[in-house]
This record gives sequence, structure tokens and C-alpha cells, in this order.
Amino acid sequence: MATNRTFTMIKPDAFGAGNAGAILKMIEEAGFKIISLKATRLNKELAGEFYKVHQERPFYSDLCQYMSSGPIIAAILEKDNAVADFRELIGATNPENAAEGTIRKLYATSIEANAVHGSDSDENASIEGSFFFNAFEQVS
Ligand code: RTP
Ligand code: MG
Repeated sequence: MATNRTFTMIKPDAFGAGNAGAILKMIEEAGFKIISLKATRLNKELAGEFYKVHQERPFYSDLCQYMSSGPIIAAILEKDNAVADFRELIGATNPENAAEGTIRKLYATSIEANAVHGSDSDENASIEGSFFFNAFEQVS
């Protein structure tokens, strides 16, 4: 996959609260093109697989429970400098530390229920996009 892509999820709290449309609008207005998009739901096992990098962290079990608690939206996004620019758009993990105007500042309710996911590297963007979308679904 090209390095101008990132992967995002609108997490169960934000989707459940009816904020998916507003968040997707912010993403598009920030210059990201939606390449792939689906609504789906993770079970605990799949959430654990997706976040397995955190399996030794104290919040891992809660995170898997939370990420499987309701439907999510998964999307592959394209923009120059996508990974870094998207992390800036979403803001800090803890909404209390997120900058004004970021998605998490506006829509997150806690450090766990923080509205959106954003890949942290080009390599992980590719791995995470392919977790949800097959090759045909990733064609722009
Ligand atoms: P993400 O991977 O979802 O984009 O979030 P992130 O990089 O900003 O944060 P990360 O350290 O990768 O953590 C993954 C997700 O785990 C939950 N979390 N809970 N209770 C806690 O202390 C805690 N810390 C992290 C959040 O949902 C976080 O986004
Ligand atoms: Mg992360």
C-alpha cells in the first residue's frame, strides 16, 4: 500500500452516540479521501487480535470489551502525510489532553471511549487496513 494512506475506526462510543456523520465530515473537510468504508462489529477475539500490540498493558482486557461493545466504522483514508496528519486531526489519546478542535476533544468521553482510532505508522496503516478490507476493496 502507498505510504499516503492511514486506517481509522469510529469507535463504539462515537458511532453509538450518532456522531459518525459529523466525524466523517471533519475527516473529509481536513482533506482526507475515503478509499474504503464499512460499518461492522468486532467480537472480543477480533478486538484482541487488532489491538494485540497492547496485550501486556493493564487496559487490554477493558479495551477488548469496549471495542466489541457495539458497531464501529472502519475506513482507509488517503492524503499526503496521512498517518501524521490524521493523528493531529484526532488529538491526544486522553481527550483531556487533546487540542481544541480535534475529533477527540469534540467527541471522546474518556481515555478509553475516545471516539476514533488512527494508525501510528505507515506499516501499521497497511496491516490494519488489510485486517478489515480485501485487496479489491482497497482500490481507489
Ligand atoms: P488508537 O490506537 O486507538 O488510535 O489510540 P492511541 O494510539 O491514541 O492510543 P494507544 O496507546 O494505542 O491505546 C489504544 C487504545 O486503548 C485505549 N486506552 N485505554 N484506560 C487507559 O489507560 C487506556 N489507555 C489507552 C484507548 O481506547 C486507546 O485509544
Ligand atoms: Mg494506537
